[in-house]
Order: sequence, then structure tokens, then C-alpha cells
Amino acid sequence: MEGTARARAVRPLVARRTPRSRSRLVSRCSLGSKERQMKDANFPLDMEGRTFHLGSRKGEVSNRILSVGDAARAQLLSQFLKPFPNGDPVFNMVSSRGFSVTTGVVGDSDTTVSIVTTLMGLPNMDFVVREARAVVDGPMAVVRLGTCGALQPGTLGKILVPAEGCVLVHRNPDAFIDSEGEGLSPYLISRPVLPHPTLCDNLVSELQNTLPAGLDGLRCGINCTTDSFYSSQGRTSNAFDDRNENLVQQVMEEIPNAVSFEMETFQLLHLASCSKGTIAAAACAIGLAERANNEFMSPKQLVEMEEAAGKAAIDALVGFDLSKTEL
Ligand code: R1P
Repeated sequence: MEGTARARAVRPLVARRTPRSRSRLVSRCSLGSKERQMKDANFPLDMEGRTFHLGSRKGEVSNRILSVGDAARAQLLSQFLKPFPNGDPVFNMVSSRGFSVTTGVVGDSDTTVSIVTTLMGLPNMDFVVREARAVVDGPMAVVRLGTCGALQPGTLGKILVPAEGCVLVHRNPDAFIDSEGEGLSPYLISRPVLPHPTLCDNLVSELQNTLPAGLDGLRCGINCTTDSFYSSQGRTSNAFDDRNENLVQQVMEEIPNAVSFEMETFQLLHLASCSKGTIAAAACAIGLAERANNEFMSPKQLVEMEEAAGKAAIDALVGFDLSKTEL
């Protein structure tokens, strides 16, 4: 049911507690893929209707999804989800591939949100979006809250919002193949994909409300999703032939309003734009490290920002009218 999809409570098998957040969550690990009989090689589902990698089935994932990379971030933000009005506990499961889904009710509303760990990289975002799409009926809204490299001076610790779009920066293997690659660019930059404008506006205004520094705590621009944390983000190494010494400079020259390097947003926005109007998507990321001066946020600051931005992202999802996914 739209926006109020009820997750079926599962029998708790493993109690999880982390020092960061003592939660009332319970989790269950789904069976490993080798122990599950799958059917349909085109889109594998097990006999319970669970997807191959995310491990979810209908009724467990909300139409409104907050995608985070890190399991500890998901655990921290689960504080904003409450049990269901009928007394069913917040739903939590971890798939054999390490994806987690936590579904509960937000505030005093009957609106549900699922927090899904997307792990890292383009293929994992692809698994999450496609397999969530397969088990959710009706329109969906997805917001990613990640961390990123901050590209503009003075943006360490700010929330960087790709309101102007997101490009893919990826390695071009052909350029590295013997003499055949001569003259080819070792890295390619795609054209930008855009977030859903209303969902992105919701996200910006909620961030403005929840961030300690308000508008000063965020910066909008273009995000660069990369296919490697290392070579395609211009981190140099003597161990590999990467030809990336000038990559950051090249990116900044071609995209002067580039604000961030991370590894998933492009796939989310690209798939949403190819979802035939059924998925609205937006994203933001915390500037964890500033590339130009090599500075990192402290772990304490990071948790504070994760909490503030996570609350904003959940409220942006709740406030989004799911009948408006189509542009
Ligand atoms: C790399 O350290 C990871 O952190 C960033 C990148 O996109 C990549 O996934 O995001 P998350 O903190 O959401 O994982």
C-alpha cells in the first residue's frame, strides 16, 4: 500500500547492539543463496519470493527508501523509525550478501520508511534499486545519504547536494591496452543526470532546518560518481599504471561546480530516470575529507552530521507526494 506499506515482523534470531546506538532492533540473516532454491534466471527469486541479493520480499520494503552506504549509519538512523501501530516491531533483516533493510513508521504518522544499506559502488546500488523495485508496489522515492570527498575549498563537513546533477567519472580500460590505447583518454566523464526536482527541493529545505549551521552547512552543485575510490578519484599509486595525476584538475576544469566525489549516486539517479516515471530520487553526501588540503572530519563530527542529515532525508521522504514521481 502506497506510503504505508506494512513490513511483516519477523521472529528475532539475533539481537544486535552497537556502542554507537543501543537500538531495539532485531535482525535476521536470510539463508545463504546456496541454501535457497532459486527460480527464473532472468530475475532470480527464491521460493518465498525473496530477491537474490537484497533478500527481501513483498511487504518488507517501504515505497520510501533511505539508502546509506554504511551499516553503522543505518543503525544510527534507525532511531527515527518506530514500531507499527499494531505493535509489530521495527522490521530488520540482513541478507547473506550484507545488505540490510530496516522498515518502520516515522513519527506520529502512519508513513513508513525503509533504511537500506547499499554498501559501496555502482553495482551494489544497481542491486538495491532493481531488487527493491521488484518487491515494492506503486511509485517509490529514494534518497541517498552518503559520505564523499569534498572538492570545493572550505566544504569539509558540509552536506554536498547534487541539485545540479551528477556525472559518472570512469576508467577507460581501452586506453590502457598496449599501443591500441594510445591517444585515448584514460578517464571518461559522462553527461549529467538530474535528481527529481521536488524531492531534491524537499531535501534541501529539510537540511536547512536540521543542520546546525542551516544553509551555511550545505553546498549545492554537481556530484561526480566514480567507478573506483582510488584511480578514478585521482588518488595516485606507485603500484599501478593509473595515469590519473591530473584527473582532479581535469574534472574541476570541465565541471567547475563539481562539489563531491563518491561512488553510488549516479546509478541511483540514472536508474530513477530510466524507471518509466515510477521512481523519484535525490541524494546528498557529507564532505568527509577535503581533497585539496587532505583534511578529515572527526568521527564525532561525522556522527553529528549523519544524525542531522539522516533526519532531514527521512523527513524529505515522508513529505514527498508519491503521486508526483513522474516528471
Ligand atoms: C568509500 O569510502 C565509500 O564511502 C562513500 C562512497 O560513495 C563509497 O561508498 O559513501 P558511503 O559513506 O555512503 O559508503
